Amino acid sequence: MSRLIVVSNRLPLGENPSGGLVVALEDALRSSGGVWIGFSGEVTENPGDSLQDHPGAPFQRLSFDLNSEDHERYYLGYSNSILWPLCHGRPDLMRIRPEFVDGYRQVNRRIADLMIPHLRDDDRIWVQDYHLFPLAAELRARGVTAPIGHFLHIPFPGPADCGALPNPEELFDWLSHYDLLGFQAERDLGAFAESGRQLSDMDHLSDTKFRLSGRLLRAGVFPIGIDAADFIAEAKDAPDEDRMRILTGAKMMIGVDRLDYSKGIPHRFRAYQLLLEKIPDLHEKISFLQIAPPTRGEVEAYQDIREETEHLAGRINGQFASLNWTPIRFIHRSMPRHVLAGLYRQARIGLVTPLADGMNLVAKEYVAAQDPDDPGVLVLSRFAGAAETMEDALIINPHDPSDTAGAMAQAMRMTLEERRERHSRLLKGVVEQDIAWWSRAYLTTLDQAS
Ligand code: GDG
Repeated sequence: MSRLIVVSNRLPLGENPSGGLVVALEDALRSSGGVWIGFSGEVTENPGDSLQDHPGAPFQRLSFDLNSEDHERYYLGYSNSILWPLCHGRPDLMRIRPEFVDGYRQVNRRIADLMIPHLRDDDRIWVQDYHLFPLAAELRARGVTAPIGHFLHIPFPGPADCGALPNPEELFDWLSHYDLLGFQAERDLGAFAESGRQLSDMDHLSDTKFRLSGRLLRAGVFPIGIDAADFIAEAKDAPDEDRMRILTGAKMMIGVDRLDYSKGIPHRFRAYQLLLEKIPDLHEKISFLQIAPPTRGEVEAYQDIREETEHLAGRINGQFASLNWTPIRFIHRSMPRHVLAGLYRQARIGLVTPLADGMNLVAKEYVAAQDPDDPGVLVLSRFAGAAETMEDALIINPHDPSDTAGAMAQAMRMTLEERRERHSRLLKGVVEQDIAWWSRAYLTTLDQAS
């Protein structure tokens, strides 16, 4: 059996690395004697010229450090100040600097150099996400003939956004060196096909086959899932009490997102404000808990979103709070996973309202965590990749506060029978297309594509 080599921006470290992707890939890595390669998280002025081994996981882990200039240009710069806003429909937030593009190319070149001594001819290589688009081209330039696949966790931009890149032709050249491109949703495969048609020499040969820069390339849709069985168990075991409900008698609405401008948190707050203005009967009967751990604080656009969100939460509480009711609780830090699972289970409404999102795993976790006898209602943005497969959620347009507020009111009123019906169909999808299904589906297709 050929070894699986996974490459991602961050290497999962720690004694018992956990998280969805680790669970997804652990079996395939372990059974093939595979390797995971990624950034250690260490920014140092002497990053070294070989990969560092990290024992203690059921597969081999090899890391590289970055110097501060590379971290600034490759990670904060091209990856998170150009590609991230672009792929989330916010080209206005891009900060284009020639040194960001150079730094991004340079780090991908270095990763390829560091990988070469560790590769064997019969490996298969799976590259994760937007930080590493050029990696296949760099590996091919060093003589690697092994199958190489890429999976993009975030949306693929359409032609108008792609055209705002400083180097759209180069993006398609990078992609042409992969055997398989995996996307989260049909929407992304469509955007790739259309952008490639308009901005490169790409021919669309059939549903999933393309010719790009003279090379044959497969592309497909592989919606990522969660470790559903584990999450169901975690939520069931969570302590039953919810202090907020005991103290106030209000039904809880929950949002859980990294504090990212793509997640539509301010839009969701404004919709809640509208709900409270329009339906005073709901005062003291509904309570909104938003958990939003910090992320990428060094990037300017993330400082702005924090200010906006705190300001809005303060205003809504000032407008509506009473002595025994706080309408919004905004927690700007991370919670342990088992606490999240328990909170999801207690929440009557799960609010997932991104303006753009590759998939959104919170939507799936919320469904998995529910009590099937008395489940809550998922309110889901049509712009999350998850909306393509979770049609039994209340699907909303997050830009329209009255649409979102209407769904919140509908969820509050929904009969037990309807909640159960919707939930059982949603749960079936979450369990069938879980994280193990995702990695199997992708790797089987990679084997056929190369
Ligand atoms: C990218 C794409 C795609 C959040 N707060 C806490 C916490 N979380 C966990 C959630 C969930 C994960 O983080 C977030 O996943 P998402 O899918 O919602 O979003 P991104 O981080 O933007 O991920 C996305 C994903 O990649 C996978 O392909 O779905 O579209 O943007 O698992 O539970 N976990 C803990 N405490 C928190 O406070 N423990």
